[in-house]
Amino acid sequence: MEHVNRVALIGTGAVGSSYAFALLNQGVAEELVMIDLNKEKSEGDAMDLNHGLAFAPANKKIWFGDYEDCQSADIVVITAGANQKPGETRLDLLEKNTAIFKSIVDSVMNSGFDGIFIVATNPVDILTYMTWKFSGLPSHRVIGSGTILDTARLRFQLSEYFQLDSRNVHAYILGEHGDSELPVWSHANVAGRSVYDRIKDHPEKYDIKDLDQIFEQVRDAAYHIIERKGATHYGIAMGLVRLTKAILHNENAVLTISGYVDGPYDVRDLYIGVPAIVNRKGVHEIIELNLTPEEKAKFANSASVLKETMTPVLN
Ligand code: 6V0
Repeated sequence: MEHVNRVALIGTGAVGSSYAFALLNQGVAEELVMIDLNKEKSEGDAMDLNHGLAFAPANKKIWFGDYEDCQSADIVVITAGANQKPGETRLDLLEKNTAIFKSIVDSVMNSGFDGIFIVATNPVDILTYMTWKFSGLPSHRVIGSGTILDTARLRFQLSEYFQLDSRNVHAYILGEHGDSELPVWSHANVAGRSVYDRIKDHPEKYDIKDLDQIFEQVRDAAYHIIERKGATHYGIAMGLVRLTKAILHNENAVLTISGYVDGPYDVRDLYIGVPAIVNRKGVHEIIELNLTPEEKAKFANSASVLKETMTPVLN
């Protein structure tokens, strides 16, 4: 019998329902089961999405379900939990969401699930670590969204600055998905030129000092959006679909995800945003970039911010 790809989505709030909508529109996975504490909401979402099937690129079975439906899921995506309130940092959310995750991950594992977890709930790096610990699955099958969104935001900002399609901008944000993240300018390139060379090519238009401001816009984007509309959800939802597709289609795609790092970047026993090769098995390889001394110091700082934040919760 042909394999049918099933995604189980836990948490159908702003991020979860946007993910479901993007998954449907892009024709990814044949089955989508939606689970939430708020059963009415996920039931309503499933009904609403089913009414779009006549306009979708491919058929899909969508329903509102329960943890037992995770048993044969290929991927469980977790977007459940409390979200960031205005002025609150992602790390403030940790204790609240760790307790929620313990119960969710236990329920998923009790179903007999043996697939890949994708985690988006914040603070995402630490909650991905918790998911790995609570699930007992091998680390390559537990993946956080990490800096996938931050990297997309950087590519957008650079595309505006250089007036280029963001798909032709190659640049990474690494580290914590949060305030201590860093841009890797030493490996950023646009239109086949390093960002530094592109700036030098056109001193009348560009200035290297502008890069600081571009990064600040990326780093603080969530705060700016939350001030205006209370939550960010479309960008991350599309990032999660990108990751889902990379797994289900066995793409060997290079994405900046939160992966388990134990050695590379001089980091031990931590989930943190790094470029990784993603395929049907999950994280196939963590890619260690050759960072400049300044970038290395920033990465080390970001890793220690995460370590310090998670230590009290682990003990
Ligand atoms: P939301 O709209 O409040 O949705 C959260 C959903 O989780 C609600 O529907 C709740 O009912 C549900 N929920 C809460 N507890 C449980 C539980 N125990 N079991 C099942 N369902 C539960 O939040 P929103 O969708 O805006 O955000 C979700 C998470 O995504 C937050 O932690 C955000 O901070 C995080 N984001 C992560 C991003 C990233 O780049 N990784 C980006 C944006 C938001």
